[in-house]
Amino acid sequence: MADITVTEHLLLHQKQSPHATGMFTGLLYDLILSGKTISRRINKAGLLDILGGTGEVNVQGENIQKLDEIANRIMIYRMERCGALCAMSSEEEAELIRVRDDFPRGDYILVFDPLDGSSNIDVNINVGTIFSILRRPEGHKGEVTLEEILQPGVKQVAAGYILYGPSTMLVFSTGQGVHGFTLDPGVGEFLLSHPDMRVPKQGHIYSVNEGYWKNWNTATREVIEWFHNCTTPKGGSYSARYVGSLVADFHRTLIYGGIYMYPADANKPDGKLRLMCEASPLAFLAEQAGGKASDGSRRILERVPDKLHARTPLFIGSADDVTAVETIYAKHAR
Ligand code: AHM
Ligand code: MG
Repeated sequence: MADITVTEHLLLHQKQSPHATGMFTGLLYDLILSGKTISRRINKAGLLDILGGTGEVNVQGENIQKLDEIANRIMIYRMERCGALCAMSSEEEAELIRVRDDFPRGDYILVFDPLDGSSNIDVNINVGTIFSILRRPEGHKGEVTLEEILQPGVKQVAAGYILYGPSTMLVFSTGQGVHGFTLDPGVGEFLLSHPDMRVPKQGHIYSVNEGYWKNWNTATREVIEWFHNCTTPKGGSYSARYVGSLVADFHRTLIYGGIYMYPADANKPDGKLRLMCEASPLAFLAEQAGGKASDGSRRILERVPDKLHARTPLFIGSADDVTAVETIYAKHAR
């Protein structure tokens, strides 16, 4: 199993699906290449910091860029040349990025967070790239408008992430289950290591930044207290885990089950996470793996963004755990 490369997997998928085109496969291929390039830069981060001394200039006299800026540039440079996109949106860019007209264009739209959890870089903790692929609404031609991009997550044709951890992993879905690949650095290929990932119906881990307790309303405190007191399928208590890198916390949730939560609070009335480049792609994966994703009352995938960087509360993971949260919020809304 582990010797199936992601390229072979994509080609197989392309043959099985009558709608899949070479253009879409090419898009994913370039995305994977960007991920490998970012992974290589991240692996050198500690060394670059040492060489940089002050953290501002390296031995060649070049400015040391923050890794999230580097990741953003790598993504934009590679993806605007891939020929499948008409526009992109990055968490690092305030405005929509339209593919220049001297590059070949296609009908796909890429939304991404180039380096999520980047505050963890300095302490050598996992970070990740999250991506969401949409298609331009049918019949639209000419300059891409913002309205064409503001689509609900149900319209995603693919979504995934690259986790830069002890190993680099690519996890994605094109709507036919969720598959995980691990980068073999020796051969430079992602190999299928986690086929058809399924999130357990109920987990035993809750993940939330409890430092915000004082900013939460009564309903949210009750949600967290529910996880303090509820029983796992094996009859034990839930454990708490919080990396503070969404990709890492989500990846654990996908494999072990449980729930990741970033609720709204008094200082962040819409939560912190971005709907289009963080919540929706991970919600697509959660649902494809048999789990759930909610903002507390609504399915994340049905939320229509009102702006590029719209935010949302997020409760994501095992179906039973997310349903428990929705039940508590519904009770308080009555
Ligand atoms: P970022 O996109 O600026 O890195 O912020 C998103 C990150 C997530 O990875 C993580 O889950 C969350 O912010 C942590 O926030 P907090 O420090 O408030 O718990
Ligand atoms: Mg982020």
